[in-house]
Amino acid sequence: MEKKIQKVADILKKDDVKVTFFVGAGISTSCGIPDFRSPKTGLYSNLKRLQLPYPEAVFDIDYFRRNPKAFYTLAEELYPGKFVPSKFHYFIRLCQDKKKLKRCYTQNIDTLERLAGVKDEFIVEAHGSFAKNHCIDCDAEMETEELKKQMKSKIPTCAKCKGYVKPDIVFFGEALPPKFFDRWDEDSSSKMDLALVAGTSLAVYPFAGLPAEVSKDCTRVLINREQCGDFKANPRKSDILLLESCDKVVEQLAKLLGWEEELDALVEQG
Ligand code: CNA
Repeated sequence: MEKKIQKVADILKKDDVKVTFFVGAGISTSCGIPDFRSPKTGLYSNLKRLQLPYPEAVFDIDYFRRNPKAFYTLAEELYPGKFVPSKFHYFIRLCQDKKKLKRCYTQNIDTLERLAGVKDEFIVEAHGSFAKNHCIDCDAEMETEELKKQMKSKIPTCAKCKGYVKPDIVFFGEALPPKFFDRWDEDSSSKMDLALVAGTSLAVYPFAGLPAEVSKDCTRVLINREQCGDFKANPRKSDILLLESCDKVVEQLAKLLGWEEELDALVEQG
């Protein structure tokens, strides 16, 4: 494992090399936020209490129209503000500080990349976030403070048309934000040196398709508990597989880069 992490460090150390992150729920499990698909601990194994017909229904727009309660029960538990970033999130921030960050594509809705200090220009929240909220019928915006207030006693409802309001996180059946496609067009057609995919089962498209689109001269790294997606279906000779905990890997990577103290300082400052 150490040899493989050294390879990643060697690439990152080179002048002008930048890293593009593609991350998912697994980078936030150590913060106390369950992912979707980990056996036993994942949300999908623990959704019985919401009495869903199938696990994905909790994030399905058609199901939400008929039964918004399941989503709001979960949203109450996962709402940003209750969690702090992991070592991995701070590693992304450190790459930014070191001028080594090209972009961070995230499927997460927990906004922990922002909380760790990664700037908006680098973040692509492919599945949206809790930052804004809109009515699912007339699209009127609701301020977050109002949404939070209503969440305490009822399903947030539009003042204009009485439709249900939901945070702008992308549900199954909804389009991804235009920023996702625009940035990917830009990034995939320019130089990409290192693609670091972490904490994702690569099961949700179109996001899951990105690693397959990375050019052949770019080194792909997978930091995950399991081998998945294009790393499994179409492995490349140059792929680096680090099937370990995300935090552990970046801890070692930071050490090899000589960034250990700075990373620890960021984590401590919180
Ligand atoms: P997933 O399908 O649950 O996959 C998570 C992956 O991470 C799995 O392969 C795990 O083995 C792996 N994993 C879990 N913990 C660790 C760890 N500590 N170190 C290394 N690997 C780990 O989640 P995806 O992100 O792939 O699925 C996409 C969905 C999940 C998106 O639509 C998200 O919005 C949604 N989601 C987000 C959050 C969040 O914002 N934190 C939480 C739960 C689900």
